[in-house]
Amino acid sequence: MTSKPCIVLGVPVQVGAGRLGCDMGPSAFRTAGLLTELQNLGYVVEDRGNIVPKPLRDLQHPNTAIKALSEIVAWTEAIAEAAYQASGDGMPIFIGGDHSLSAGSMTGLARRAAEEDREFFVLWLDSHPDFHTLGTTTSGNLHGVPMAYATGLDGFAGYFPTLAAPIKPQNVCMTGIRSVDPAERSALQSAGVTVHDMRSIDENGVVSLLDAFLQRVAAADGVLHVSLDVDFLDPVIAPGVGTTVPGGATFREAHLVMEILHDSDLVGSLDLVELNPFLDERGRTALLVVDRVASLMGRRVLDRPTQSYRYTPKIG
Ligand code: B3U
Ligand code: MN
Ligand code: MN
Repeated sequence: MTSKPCIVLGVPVQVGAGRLGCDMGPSAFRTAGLLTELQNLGYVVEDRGNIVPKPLRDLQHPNTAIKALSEIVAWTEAIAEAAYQASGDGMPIFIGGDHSLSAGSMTGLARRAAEEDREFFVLWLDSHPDFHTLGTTTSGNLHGVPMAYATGLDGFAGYFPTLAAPIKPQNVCMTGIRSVDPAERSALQSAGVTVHDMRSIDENGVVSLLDAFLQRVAAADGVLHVSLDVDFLDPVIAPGVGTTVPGGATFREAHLVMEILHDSDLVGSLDLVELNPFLDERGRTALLVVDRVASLMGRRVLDRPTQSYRYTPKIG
């Protein structure tokens, strides 16, 4: 996949989620053996420890439902800076932490891609689109806004950092979606984000959906960020998450997605978010995610070439 070092960045943010516990996520991923798995696959791994948020500023928004705005903005500033730096040094792997961390990771990475004149794509594996603006969120939990912010939707100016390089909504592919609020549904449609819900996965199979997207990334010679929310997975296999939504991706679907992503050779960075070790059962969710990361990074069942999933940029 990459000869670059893996740069692991812990992000113990939890105030973006509706309940406590995600701050223990980075420790749980480390305890579940993420670093040794990567080393065993032959990667040089650099653990940069946990990111620390910038100093708080007092921010008030007219939407009084919003929780912890100042804290999340302070986290976003620090994460975006760390993401920008790390992407110049290797393959950043963000271990969360709730999904609000992607407001920082995606925007820092998109800034780097823009400077390198590369098209930036995101594969969003989640049961939720996290496509609320500060004006539309009713839960007020800011793990519900990162994709709207990173794609430049209105209403973040004056609160969140100014975007160096907004992500094109048409470069975002969401898969596994099965919990969408009405405001998000219309915003996704007008923005032009590709959204594959579970019905679409059942009807088409995850391979053809992913294949179509990866062809586009390759054709643009793009760089791909993968954002994996633990609730993408079915809660029966991944109970360690605050917002379980039934009917999620199976073990086999998740395994297949990760192996295809590896074979594509397109992935430049990764978020692992929403793990809540307080809700987990003997670490099984953390271990399952680490296992899937190993598949993404090249662990194979059999050492067979899977040529059909090699994506080569089109010439001319
Ligand atoms: N869309 C809902 C629910 C939600 C979003 N992300 C998670 N849950 N994990 C909200 O609160 O914005
Ligand atoms: Mn999410
Ligand atoms: Mn989710």
